[in-house]
Amino acid sequence: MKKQWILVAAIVVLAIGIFPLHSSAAPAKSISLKLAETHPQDYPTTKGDYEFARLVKERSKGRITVEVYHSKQLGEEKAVIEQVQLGAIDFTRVSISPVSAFVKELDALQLPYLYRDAKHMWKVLDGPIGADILKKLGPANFVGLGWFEAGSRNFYTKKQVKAVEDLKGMKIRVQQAPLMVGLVESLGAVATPLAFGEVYSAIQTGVVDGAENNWPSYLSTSHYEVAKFLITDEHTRVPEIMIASKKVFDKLSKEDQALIKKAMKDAEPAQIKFWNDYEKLAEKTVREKGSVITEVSPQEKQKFMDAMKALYDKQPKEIIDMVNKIRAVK
Ligand code: GTR
Repeated sequence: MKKQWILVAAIVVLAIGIFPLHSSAAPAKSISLKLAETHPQDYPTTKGDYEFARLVKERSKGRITVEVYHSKQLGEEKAVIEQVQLGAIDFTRVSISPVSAFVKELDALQLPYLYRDAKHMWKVLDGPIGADILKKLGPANFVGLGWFEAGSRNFYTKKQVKAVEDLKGMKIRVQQAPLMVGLVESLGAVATPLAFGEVYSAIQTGVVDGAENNWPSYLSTSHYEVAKFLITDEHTRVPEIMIASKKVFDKLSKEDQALIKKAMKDAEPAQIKFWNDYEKLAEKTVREKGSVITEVSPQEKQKFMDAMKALYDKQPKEIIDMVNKIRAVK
């Protein structure tokens, strides 16, 4: 009799294990992810990050939260990128320049005078070339999620630059990226790679004679206060990128991975709009604050382009093949 009772009890325990009393699946675990951003809270890339985070939260019904740490709270870009690679930070929105130090193929998207205009760049980024380059981030332990707008970059200096020759011998801060060093050197200037947060004091104290960036960064960093001469040479159009840590991303379900990728794609138009509005305002504001803007003539711009041909000559064949494909996009 006792034996029978033991048998019944064992069957009940087993049955409960196989068919739990609460048969509905346990609620999915909530996930909290960190996104590092160098710019302040009201900057157009940060606003794009918030839009991405909003879409992720909404579409996961509150299950996945992306916390945006703006204003370099998690560190300068190079250090943040390394943390993303290790899996200590989940996402970062960065310029592709510092990422190109880890993923050489990105150089194909940031060479000087590459795109005809913003429309051309977006056709490339949103098309098969952009998708293909995002995939190249995998071997470096990143997942390329998508692109944001960052306008075009100009040189700004303590002394006025009116022509390409004036840059000869000048010390110019660049991002920590080999291609940016080569770009400045092709103009006969001395490239000084520095972290973004160090540029203001480097210009102020004369460690460098100037830097280069887009209108929004020229304003938001107050670089215009210490380098009041800007020349509209528009040498590059460098997209921003959202990268995830591959170590973290690979642990997510396929559905969550797809949701995050789609949220980034869908945040893109909002960020472009934030960008375009702020870019105009930034240009107007620095002009009002006393920056001296040298507009380059088409002839002078051609001289900038000619000087940068040397940089193209140094590129490996794979990069030049991609450049040719980019140029062929109509
Ligand atoms: C800005 C870019 C930043 C950073 C910075 C720099 O335009 O948005 O991510 O790379 O340039 O020059 O360091």
